[in-house]
Amino acid sequence: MTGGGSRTIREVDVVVSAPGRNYVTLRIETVGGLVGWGDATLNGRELAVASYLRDHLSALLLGKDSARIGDLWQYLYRGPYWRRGPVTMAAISAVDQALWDIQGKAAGMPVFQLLGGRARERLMAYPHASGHTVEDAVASISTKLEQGYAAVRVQASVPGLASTYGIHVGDEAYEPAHTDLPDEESWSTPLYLDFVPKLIAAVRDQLGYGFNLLHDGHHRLTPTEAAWLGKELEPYRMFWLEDVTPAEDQAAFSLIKAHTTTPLAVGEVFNSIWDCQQLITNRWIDYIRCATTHAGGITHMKRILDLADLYGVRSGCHGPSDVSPVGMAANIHLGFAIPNFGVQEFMGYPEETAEVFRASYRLVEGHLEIDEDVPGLGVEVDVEAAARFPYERKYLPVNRRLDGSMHDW
Ligand code: KDG
Ligand code: MG
Repeated sequence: MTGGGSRTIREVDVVVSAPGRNYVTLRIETVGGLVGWGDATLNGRELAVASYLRDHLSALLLGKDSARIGDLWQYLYRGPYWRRGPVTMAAISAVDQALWDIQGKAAGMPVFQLLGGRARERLMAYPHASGHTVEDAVASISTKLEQGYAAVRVQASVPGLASTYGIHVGDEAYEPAHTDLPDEESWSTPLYLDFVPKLIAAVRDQLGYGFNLLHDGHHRLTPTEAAWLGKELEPYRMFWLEDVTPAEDQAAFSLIKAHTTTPLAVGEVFNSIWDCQQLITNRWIDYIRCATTHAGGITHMKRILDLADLYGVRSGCHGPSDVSPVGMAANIHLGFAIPNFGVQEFMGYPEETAEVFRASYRLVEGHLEIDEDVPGLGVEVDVEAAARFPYERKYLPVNRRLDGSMHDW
């Protein structure tokens, strides 16, 4: 399926840089000079995806017709025989995003127009609020509400544990991968389960019910523990409870769902529709969290979100700082076009990130807005600026129980 015309792919480059944190960005250029960008960032395993793109995919892409997005997706997915997995799918995702970017630029239209057009005026975004104490966490939510957010995720330090997932360090915003070897965090299920209902009760008690409240369990409970927590939180009308059990066990959610009406969200570590098929078709979840950067790009995410819509499951795309502004833009374009948008996570970025990524989407009073007249995904990448921020090895933490044994992080 070679090209021949101006849409033929003539150059494929991978930009690895660390403007505030590590990003892997794919650049595809056509014979006619159109440039598309894709996000291939896989936090803590960045160079594996960079190599997959450079050493295995670029030769397959050169000379191909960039307009045949669906066929190229199938070629890269079915072609290697070894399907799925986070490295392969992050690489395919980046190619797919870059091709949609080019498609939009060739048409002179933003990608959301190609996906069916605008379905809403703006996207509700949610940021991270956190605190070392319940009081700090409540104050942190208040600040976000003052900024206009209608939805906020809350995490707070669990008393008795040396460290807790999702809490900012000093004045620095929370950043999951921050050490050149994995940090060791500590975990106790009894301490966590004792604390979280108190945290959520205090938040509702002090700030009321006039905003959407989210909490991330980060894959640490058993199905029974998760069901118990969901029931405990029912009076506080959460928007969602996220990642309560390790995500690979889809059937675990049948037990949790049978016991609680607290809405459940999962999927940020998924990389294909097969990871969510049972969850969606059995209505075991309420929100699907896959990110365009990790679950096969716009082409595959559209299929996941369309399947989800059939079963009343809404989107809640993963949007941490480790999804680059290019991947964030891809999430946002989908969010504007699909009927079943739920919420878009928007954790924010280190300051330096904006020196490399010039994004045209805007965060206005806690909601994401997008222009009609910027073609493609609307993010340009300054390669010279990227060179000023060389890659630095960074790992996510690991988690140990109080007896020293490994737990899920
Ligand atoms: O790379 C890991 C982070 O993206 C993850 O820990 C963030 O759980 C997360 C979230 O909900 O944003
Ligand atoms: Mg999460």
